[in-house]
This record gives sequence, C-alpha cells and structure tokens, in this order.
Amino acid sequence: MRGNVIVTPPCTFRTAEDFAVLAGDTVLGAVRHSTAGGPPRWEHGLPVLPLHMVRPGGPEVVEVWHTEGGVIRTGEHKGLLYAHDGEVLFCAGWIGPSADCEEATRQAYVAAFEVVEDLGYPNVYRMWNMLDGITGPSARGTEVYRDFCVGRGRAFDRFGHPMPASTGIGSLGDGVAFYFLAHRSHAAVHLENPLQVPAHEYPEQYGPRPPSFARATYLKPERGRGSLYVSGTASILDHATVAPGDVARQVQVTLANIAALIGADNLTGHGIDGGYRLEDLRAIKVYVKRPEDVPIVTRLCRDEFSRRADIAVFTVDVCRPDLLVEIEGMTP
Ligand code: 3EB
Repeated sequence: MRGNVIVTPPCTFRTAEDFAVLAGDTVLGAVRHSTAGGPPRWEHGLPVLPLHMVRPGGPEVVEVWHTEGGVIRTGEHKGLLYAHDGEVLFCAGWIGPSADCEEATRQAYVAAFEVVEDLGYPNVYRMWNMLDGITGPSARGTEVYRDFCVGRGRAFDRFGHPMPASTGIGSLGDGVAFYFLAHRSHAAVHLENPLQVPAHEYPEQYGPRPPSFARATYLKPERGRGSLYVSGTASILDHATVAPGDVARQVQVTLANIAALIGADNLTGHGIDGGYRLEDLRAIKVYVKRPEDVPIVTRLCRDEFSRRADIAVFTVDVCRPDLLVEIEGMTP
C-alpha cells in the first residue's frame, strides 16, 4: 500500500505564495515558470527548477509535482538535482548557454540516464526541454534546436532507452533547461499519433537528427487505470506544418491531433483500454509564439478543455518558425 495522501492529478499549478505553504508536505519537486532561469536549486529541501518563461510583471506559475507518500530521498548527480519517493523520480537539470549545444546536451542527457539507472527508476515517462533561442543560430553556427536534437539523440542511442512523451519549446532566456519523471514499477507505454509521422522519423529537412520523443506516454499501474501524458503537440499533420500564419486553425489542428492521440481508437491500437477526450485533460500548458495571439488561443482552449483543468499560457518561441502554438496536458 502507498501512503494515505491521494493527490489527483499528480501535478498542479500554484502561485509562488501557495507553493511556499505547500512545500514540504506533499511535494516531490517543482518548476518555477518565472522571469529568470538557471540551474536547479534546493528549496524547502526539494529540487526546484527555475525557467525563464514569464515576462517582467507577469505572474509566476509554479508547476508542483506531488508525491502520494513514501519517504522522499534527494540527491545530486553532475549538476542534476532529484527527489524520489520509492515510486516516482523527479529530476531537473540545466544545460545553460554553451559553445557546443550538442555536446552539452549529450552530456546532460547521459547524466540523466545515469540517475535513472543508478536509482532504479527505469521507466521514464515524461520529459520537458526549454531552449532559449530555440530556432536561432547556435554558437557553432547551426540551429540551437537541431544541435539539441543531435546531442539528445546520441544519449538515447548510448543507453538504448525508449523515447517518452516530451516537450521541446522555447524560453525567454538563460540557456537550455530540462526536467523529467520516471517510475520504478509502472510500465511506460509510448504512443504515436495516427495523424502524424513519429517525430523520430521526421525527414531530414527539419534537421540532421529527428527529435527523440513519443507523442504520448501511458503510465500503466499493475492494476487499475493509469495516466496519460501528452507531449507538446503542434499543428503538424504527417510531418508538415498546417496553416502557417493562421493561429486559430493551428489551435484547431493541434486540438484535433490531441483528440486523435488520446481517443479510444488510438489507445486500443496501443493495447490500452478506454479512451480520453480533451475535457479529461488536466495540468495543461499552452505555448503561444506571438503575444497578440494569446487572447484568441486562450479562448479557443478554454472552450475545449474542462473548467476544472489548470491551464497555463506562456508566450515563447516554438521549434519551427511557422508554428504559432504548442499544447500539452495529462489525465489525472
Ligand atoms: C513537434 O511535434 C513539435 O523535441 O522534445 C513537440 C514535443 C516538439 C517535443 C521535443 C518537440 C519536442 O515536432 C515540437
């Protein structure tokens, strides 16, 4: 049996003030979407990753990962900070600005897989990557996101680890930051989207190494219903951007992508019973490239998602110049 603290969903979005009250009770780790980023740090004895995702004067959003019980242990490995409760591992790292984004990313991801192996949480089920200047030139004159994908891919190759649900998105500054979750015993079932080419099979026009992620990961307990983690999803069909310049249509295509991904047909095809709808999603993050699009994107999302869902909207770059929006979420 697990402890008696049941938190549904395992992730909530809080104000900085609420986090200060909560921390130390049911928290495993947190991500501060704030006005500056940097390396992960200890707060209340827990790993906290600051991300530069909010403009000055904007509200900080603290993404809190809760624990359902068990003794929390914490540690550090090559600059990565982590906490684990016997079932779930939360780990955060900072790659920072670097002369060689590919090699720095490779090393950071190698360190991440070392944590996973050393601590015995083999089932990585969700990763996030926030990249300053994501579509801009890297120090070596290529593109930051392309370098990142090469370095990350090399680390995946070395460990032979399955590719989980992920987010790759811009930030407003302070290099490259990442964090992830892994489970000790629940299986991670990785899903693809019937409407999209698997990202790891994108053709070369998008970069020398396709990105290493699955469209979603279903975390499957020994018995009972699991949770579905939806990757950052964009207005992409097959591998091509749809409706460049038309933000409303991009939101519609993105939401249709998510609906097809989480629906009963696709889940059954991956050996998972049941299915989900957009209104089942919680802890939703919406990334909008152009500040002027925030009101319409927010309205379109509010119309489709549950009023019970936490929805956070950030104004940051997306990984292709023609993509205007990316959306992610999870089921409780
Ligand atoms: C896409 O579908 C949009 O590189 O980890 C979405 C989710 C995207 C994750 C990643 C990138 C990543 O290709 C971009």
